[in-house]
Amino acid sequence: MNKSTEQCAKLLIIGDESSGKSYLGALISGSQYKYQQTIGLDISTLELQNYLQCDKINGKLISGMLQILDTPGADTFSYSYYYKNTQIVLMLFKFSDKQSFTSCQIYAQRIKQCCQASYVILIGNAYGSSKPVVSIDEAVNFAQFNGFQFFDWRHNNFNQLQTHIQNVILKLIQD
Ligand SMILES: Nc1nc2c(ncn2[C@@H]2O[C@H](COP(=O)(O)OP(=O)(O)OP(=O)(O)O)[C@@H](O)[C@H]2O)c(=O)[nH]1
Ligand SMILES: [Mg+2]
Repeated sequence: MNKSTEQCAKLLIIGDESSGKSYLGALISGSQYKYQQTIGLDISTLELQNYLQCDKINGKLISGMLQILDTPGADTFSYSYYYKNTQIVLMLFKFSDKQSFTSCQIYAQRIKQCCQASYVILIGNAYGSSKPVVSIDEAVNFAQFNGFQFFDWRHNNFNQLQTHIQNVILKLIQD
């Protein structure tokens, strides 16, 4: 990313149906989450300064926007067009849903073909009481193999995840 004061970061949230994309998107944007299957693309925009809770980086003023694109799991592969120019991808799966993890292989291919994002964070989600069928080792290996980061979100600690995403964006806008 260039060193001008005007920066922009594009963050894409992908994953199968009910993997928790909109729930996470609402937490990131600070908006109210209401359960509803996503149809079409849900876009929200935040001031980077507000999201990062800082106004300067390396003495330079931060003055751009963070754009968050929440995709619909039901029709997700029709949305590869929107992967273009994405710098950060949050790829969700549920530990209790093997298919949601298997689909990540296809998402990984699409990312390579369509956007070559600088940062991909594979996020393992585990809300509800269903038994896990994907192991941490499988998830970590898959992430390493593809050059992704892995975030274990089983304990639903949003503050830790938020800090992780903020740090990734800070790195991105310093580059
Ligand atoms: N407690 C808790 N509930 C969650 C979490 N993630 C998702 N849910 C619940 O899971 C259901 C589906 O979550 P969504 O975030 O809407 O799923 P999605 O991935 O956006 O699904 P699509 O829009 O159909 O692709 C809702 O009932 C949420 O309340 C989570 O991390 N914690
Ligand atoms: Mg949704």
